[in-house]
Amino acid sequence: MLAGLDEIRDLGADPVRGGYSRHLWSTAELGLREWFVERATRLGLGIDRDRNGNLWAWWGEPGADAVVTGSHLDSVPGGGAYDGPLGVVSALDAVARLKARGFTPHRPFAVIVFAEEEGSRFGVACLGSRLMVGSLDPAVAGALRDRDGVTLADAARYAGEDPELFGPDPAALGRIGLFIELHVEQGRGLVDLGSAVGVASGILAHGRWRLSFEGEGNHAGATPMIGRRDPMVAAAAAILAVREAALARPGTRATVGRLEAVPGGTNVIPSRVQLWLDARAETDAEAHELVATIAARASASAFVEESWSSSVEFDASLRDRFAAGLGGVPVLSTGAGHDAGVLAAHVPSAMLFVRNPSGVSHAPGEFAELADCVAGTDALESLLVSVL
Ligand code: HGY
Ligand code: MN
Ligand code: MN
Ligand code: MN
Repeated sequence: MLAGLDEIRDLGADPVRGGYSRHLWSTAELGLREWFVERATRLGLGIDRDRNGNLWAWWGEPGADAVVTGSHLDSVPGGGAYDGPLGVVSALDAVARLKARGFTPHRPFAVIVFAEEEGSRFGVACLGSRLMVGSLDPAVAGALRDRDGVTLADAARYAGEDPELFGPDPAALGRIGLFIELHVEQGRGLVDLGSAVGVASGILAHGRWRLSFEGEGNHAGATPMIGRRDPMVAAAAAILAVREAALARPGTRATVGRLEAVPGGTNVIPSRVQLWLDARAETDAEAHELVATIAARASASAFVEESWSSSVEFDASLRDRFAAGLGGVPVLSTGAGHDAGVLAAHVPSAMLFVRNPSGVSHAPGEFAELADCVAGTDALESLLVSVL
């Protein structure tokens, strides 16, 4: 049980940041893909790579109206051990248990690993699921660049994928009759409710924007303070405006987690500063109003939307049926985006959450007790039996 988390424990461990840095098609993430293929094959599942870098492991023949469960293996920089992998490991453990007890699915069933869910390498979250459902232009995706300037298309080629195939995949999407994603909770909802497992009700609206600030690069020592055009100062004011705007709007969240100065020398007044805004709210309208306020206050020379995800309400009948079927576990929303949120607009989807005593995620402190992870797999297994 959960041996898979131990098996991958050293893949992508980040000695500088702590936690894990497992980015799309990096050595670590390719190693995780190999682990998944080996583990799924050992379980007798058939591997299929779709046109958008997502990995599928089928129990029997692929077919229509399939039940699909899984999550992602990539991480944020310095991320936790559970965000993503817990859903994949639990899915494979559920398959192992079902096979061990001689269970036979009565409809097609697959475990899936989505590509670039965090968007940590190329900037767009849920890349693999967005391409699949057709909500991301493949030409735009192919041109996305990582921090080293490598395009997604080139990175795909290096990884043995064909970027010419990127794009809507109605065949793959059309096979999914029901998608269930198990995920470690990112917050303390289940801790406060005293439950090991919960079912998701919805996901906040969320998006990412890049703000650029232009200035006049110059020497840090030879340039008087008066008369400088230092873009770092404008960026700092914008970051404070981000915090003020979110604090003034209950339920909204706004974060600047990434900032880059050009040229980035300690003794150089930058010529340009870029920062990335992550903004979230309960409704699309509130999120757009939050961002409009920030845009009005930040004297950015460019304010570019890089990705947007509307708020998600999971299928209420499915959600309530699953919560009841699990003995009346709590139903709660989440501020974190997921592939299940992308799919929910296209196919019946549900999420299972596993308690995280720390409440922390996207950081090394992310944690889940083994007993709660087992309870999560128990819940997933019983849901699968109820729909397969
Ligand atoms: O950013 C998110 O909410 C998700 O963890 N990718
Ligand atoms: Mn995440
Ligand atoms: Mn995740
Ligand atoms: Mn997810």
